[in-house]
Amino acid sequence: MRLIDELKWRGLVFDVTDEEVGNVLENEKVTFYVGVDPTADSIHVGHLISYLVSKRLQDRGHNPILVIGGGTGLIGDPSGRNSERQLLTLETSLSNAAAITEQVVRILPTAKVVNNYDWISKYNIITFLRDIGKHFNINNMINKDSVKSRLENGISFTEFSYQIIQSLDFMHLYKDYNCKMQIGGQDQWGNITAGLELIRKTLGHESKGFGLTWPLLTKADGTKFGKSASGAVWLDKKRTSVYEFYQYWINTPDSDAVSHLKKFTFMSVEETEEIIKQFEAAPHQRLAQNKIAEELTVLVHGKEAYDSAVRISKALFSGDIKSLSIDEISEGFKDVPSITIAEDMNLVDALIASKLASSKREAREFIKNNAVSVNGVKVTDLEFMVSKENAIENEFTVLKRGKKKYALIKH
Ligand code: 629
Repeated sequence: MRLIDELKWRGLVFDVTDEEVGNVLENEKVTFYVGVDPTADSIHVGHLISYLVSKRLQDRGHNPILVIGGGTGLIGDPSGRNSERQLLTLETSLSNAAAITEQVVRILPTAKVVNNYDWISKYNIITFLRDIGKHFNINNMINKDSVKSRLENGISFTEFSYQIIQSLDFMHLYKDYNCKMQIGGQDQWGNITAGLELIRKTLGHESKGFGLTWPLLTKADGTKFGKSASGAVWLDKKRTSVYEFYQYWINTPDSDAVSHLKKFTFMSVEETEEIIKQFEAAPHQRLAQNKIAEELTVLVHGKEAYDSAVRISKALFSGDIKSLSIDEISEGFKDVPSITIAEDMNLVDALIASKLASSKREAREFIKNNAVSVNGVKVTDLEFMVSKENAIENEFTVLKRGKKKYALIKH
C-alpha cells in the first residue's frame, strides 16, 4: 500500500497542499518537519500523534526534523485558541524546550532535533520587516482561521505575527536542509501554507514544498481526547505515572478502539485488520485496547515500566497486591483514598477511618461476610489489628472492601 494511502486508511490525513504529495512520498526520500511549542516542560498525549506520524514516514525512508519551538514559544500560536496566551519567559521557554527535546528523542532516536530560538533570535527588526514582512499580505493574514476567529475578541500584534515566524522556520529548513514538507494537526494548516508561500516568494518559483495535516483527535463519546479524570495525560512520568498512562489507553471506549488502533499502533495494515476482526467478534476481551496500551506504553516509557503497569493493574483487579513492590503500590494507589495512622488500629476502626464503612456495625458486617481483605488476604477476625509490623515493607496496608473499594493506610 502506498504510504499516503496507508496514512489515509489510518485516518491520519485531513488535508494535503497538493495531490502530488502521494507520489512524492513514493518516489523520493523527503526531508520533512514537525514543530511543537514548549508551553510546558512536558508534552502530552495530544502531541504524541506528531511523533507517531513522523515515525511512520521515517519507517518508509523519509527524514524527520523535529523543531522544538524555543523561539515560537516566546510568541504564542493563536491557532485553535480563543484567547491570548500568557507569555513565557525566555528562561521557561528554553528550559521547557530542553525537557521536551529529551522526550521526543526517546520516541525518534535518530531524528534531527533543532530549536528555532537558534535562528529566530538572530533576526534584526529591519531585515525582518524588509525581507520577510514585504511578502506577507495583511488581508491574507487576517483571513487565516487562527486570526479570523480571534478578531472580535482581540488579538495582539505578537500572536498575529506568529504565522510569519513559523513561516520563517519552514523557509530556513527548506534552504539549509532541503526540508520540503511540513506536517501538523489540522489547526496548523494556515501556518503551513503561509510558509509554503514564503518559500516560493523568497526562494523562487521552482522551489516547491508540501504540507500535510491530520484531523483533530476526537472521541466518539464527546469527551476530550487526552484528558483523564485527573487532567491531561502527560508523557512525563512525574506528571502522569506510567500506570495512569497505561490506564488511559486501556480505558479507551470500544467506540474509539478501532480508530485509535489505526492511529496509534505500528502493526502492519494486515495485522491491524486481523486484530480489528478479533476485537469486533469479542469486544469484551479488549484486545484492541490492550494492543494500544502496550505499544504506546512501551514506546514512551520502555518495556520494564510497561510490565510494571500491567502488574499493578492485574494486582488491583485481582486484589493480590502482595506481589507488588512498594513503589508499585504508591503508583497504583495514588488516587485511592488514603489515611495516615500513628499507631496500630483495630480493623473495624480502620474501615471507618478510611471511609470503607460508615459505622462499627457496618464494618463488623463486612468483616463477618467475608468482604474485607488486608494486603490481599481475606480477614474475618473482628479483633484483627492493622499494624505497622505486618504492613508491606512496614509502610503500607491496603484495605479492600467488596470487589473494588480500596483504601491505603500509611503507617
Ligand atoms: C514552529 C512551531 C514551527 C512549526 C510548528 C510549531 C508549533 C505549532 C503549534 N503546535 C501545537 C503545539 O505545539 O502550536 N505552531 O501545542 C500542536 N502540535 C501538534 C499538532 C497540533 C498542534 O504540537 O500539530 O495540531 C496538535 O495536534 O496544535 O516551525
